[in-house]
Amino acid sequence: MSKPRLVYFDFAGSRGEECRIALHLAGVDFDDVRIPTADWPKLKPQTPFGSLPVFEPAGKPPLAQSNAILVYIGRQHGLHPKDDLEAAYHEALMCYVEDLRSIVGPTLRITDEAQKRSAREALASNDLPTWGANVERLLGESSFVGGDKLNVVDLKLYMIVRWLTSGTVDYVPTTVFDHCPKLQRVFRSVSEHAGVKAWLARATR
Ligand SMILES: N[C@@H](CCC(=O)N[C@@H](CS)C(=O)NCC(=O)O)C(=O)O
Repeated sequence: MSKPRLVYFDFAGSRGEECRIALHLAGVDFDDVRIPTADWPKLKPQTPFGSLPVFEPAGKPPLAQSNAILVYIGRQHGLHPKDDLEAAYHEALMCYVEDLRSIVGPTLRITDEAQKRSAREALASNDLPTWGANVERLLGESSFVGGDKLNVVDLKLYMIVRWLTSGTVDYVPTTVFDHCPKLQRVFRSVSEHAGVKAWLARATR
């Protein structure tokens, strides 16, 4: 029987990378399919919703939407709460990460530098601090969202914080979540997780 496939673009970030890390932590032997940008226009209409990542379970129809993929992997492999309400709290946070990506995403396509600067500065002074403060209020004192154990929600938070504090998003300072110590603790805990470190250290990356 063939392996499950995770199809995404050829870079180690965002929605595809969080699914790859989840699959790695789950111990799933999967094909890490990386689509060259040039091939995307042809592939796009063949995906469920015209976007990536897409997870293809062996012998089953493809599954799109990063949160659906993460929750599926999480449920199958003990990386998502078994309690329905606890799971729903995690899923709410995961949806909130997607909300943020849908606000930041359009600024990536702005080509005029002055317009880009204005949009990003608005993000950095309003949307991002508010987003962080809202997340902060929902976090406890533990290493991860759900206590001492990593779940897929932690990967989702990790990936967005890593991106927005990387200094690579012009006009968004690396300090943008400095007012969120609990969020930073979750970020650190994921960064220091042995399985995550092992994935990030892979020679093929
Ligand atoms: N809500 C979707 C968004 C998917 C999405 O926008 N993916 C981006 C890459 S991170 C994409 O496919 N962009 C190319 C395109 O839309 O043509 C999810 O969470 O998977």
